[in-house]
Amino acid sequence: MVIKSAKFLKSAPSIAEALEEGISEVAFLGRSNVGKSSFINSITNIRGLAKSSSTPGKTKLINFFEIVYKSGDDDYLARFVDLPGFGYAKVSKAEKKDWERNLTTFIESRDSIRVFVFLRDARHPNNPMDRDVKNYLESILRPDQKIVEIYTKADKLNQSEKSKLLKANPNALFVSNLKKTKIQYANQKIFDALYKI
Ligand SMILES: Nc1nc2c(ncn2[C@@H]2O[C@H](COP(=O)(O)OP(=O)(O)O)[C@@H](O)[C@H]2O)c(=O)[nH]1
Ligand SMILES: [Mg+2]
Repeated sequence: MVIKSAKFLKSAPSIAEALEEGISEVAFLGRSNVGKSSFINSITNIRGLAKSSSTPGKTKLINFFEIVYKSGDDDYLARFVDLPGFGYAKVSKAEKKDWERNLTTFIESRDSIRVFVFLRDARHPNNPMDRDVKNYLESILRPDQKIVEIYTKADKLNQSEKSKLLKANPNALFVSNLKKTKIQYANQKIFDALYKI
């Protein structure tokens, strides 16, 4: 499998402005700064496709991308949906609450979402907010949906930290956007989750 093409479609500032449903979607979520945009750029192999920003919590838009996978002789059309980072947003509490309600409404009502790619920082595997998000996802998961959990920034761990983490989470995927390790492996896992129900 390869991603044959990927292009930006739209930034929706609110759910009302989201694209029409109908095409299978992979939704990416995780805390701000976890490496979500970088990961989308890594797997599509297009630098700058998803805007990577050094200001945590700045993106409050739902970004849609059109993806064409090629596997064997067949092409598969899909969409990536880059969701705004949970938590962290540098906005007022009221605004934050409003956004999170918006986001959960979107996540729960969007039939097209078939895969949740949940990204977390390999350096902080026990982050309480991530645990909450994972519990939340598991609680709303439909039978036609899957979660693919990916730990980013694996390059920041030393060998003993890595083996400890792997022992605790044998199925976890550890990637590095910086060193491009396990990127194609993770890409394939997402594709499998999307099409091999
Ligand atoms: N060392 C390292 N840094 C990364 C990795 N992935 C992303 N970053 C850095 O982390 C910061 C946030 O990345 P970004 O993709 O914008 O995160 P997002 O907010 O989740 O979309 C940027 O400075 C990236 O260069 C990684 O795998 N390893
Ligand atoms: Mg981002």
